[in-house]
Amino acid sequence: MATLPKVLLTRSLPAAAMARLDGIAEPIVPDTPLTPEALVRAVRDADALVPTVTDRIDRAVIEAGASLRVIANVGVGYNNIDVAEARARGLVVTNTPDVLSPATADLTWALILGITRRIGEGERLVRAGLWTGWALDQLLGMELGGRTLGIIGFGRIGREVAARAGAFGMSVIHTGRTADAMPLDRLLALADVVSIHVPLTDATRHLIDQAALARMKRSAWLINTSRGPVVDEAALVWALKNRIIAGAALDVFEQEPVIHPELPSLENVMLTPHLGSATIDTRTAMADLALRNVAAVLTGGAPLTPVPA
Ligand code: 8YV
Repeated sequence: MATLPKVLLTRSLPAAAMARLDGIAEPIVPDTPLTPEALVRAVRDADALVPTVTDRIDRAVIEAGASLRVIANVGVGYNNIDVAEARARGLVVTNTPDVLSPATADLTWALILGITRRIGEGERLVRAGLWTGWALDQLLGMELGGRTLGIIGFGRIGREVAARAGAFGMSVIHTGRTADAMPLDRLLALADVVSIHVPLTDATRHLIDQAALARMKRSAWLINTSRGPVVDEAALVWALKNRIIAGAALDVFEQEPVIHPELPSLENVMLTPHLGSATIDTRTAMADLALRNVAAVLTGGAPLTPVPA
């Protein structure tokens, strides 16, 4: 029997998704997460590579993977992959758009509600045994109804977030390329809640810096479920400490899993560990789409969701 092509997965994926490789390829899943050096060694025999956001697929990995035909990221963001290098070597790079947009939008709204209604502060108070009873003026938050949501990046996830705004009585403004889009500076000045949904690129790195934060209303809230480095974390700490903005809710960080040392001690910030797509349905759908991409390329077909050129 002819040997099947090898697919190196950096993590084990749900069995339902793995079935996509049955009869097509031999999956190789390391027992423990691979160090960058181990990844370079492990990719040598692979025909396909299935990484996640935590794996840096740089030139060294791509060069070592001389037999690679496809890199199928389990994730919509692909800033972890040197796409130019992969393309130059004729590799197909795919991601997992659409399937995770609803879950990420839901998490975004969980953070909007959580930070504006001070859920984290309240929970910390109760857990610490410091709650002495109901008070009329205790932990008062901001009402969303009648307020403005500013969405930076009006792609699939940004639109999905916007679609839920009506349920909370919020009006939406957004940046982007459509006729009704507005410049970032204007959006920052007008929005009561600013939510970031751009990919991480050279152009968006530190898009939200000290100057951008200073443009926001002092009563406004910043939400980030995109990529940590889009926000200058040190500048955000400055803005939170000096009440330049009301608060922030962050699901992503500049140096994951390391958090800026001052963030955890601030009350006006909510911190979650990169949970945007973390539902059973969505993670299964992401894995399934990634492995369908692998199967398509290894059987000579076109990838379903190649990353944009
Ligand atoms: C994933 C994400 O958890 O899809 C993305 O870009 O950030 C998250 O949905 C992560 O990327 C898994 O690789």
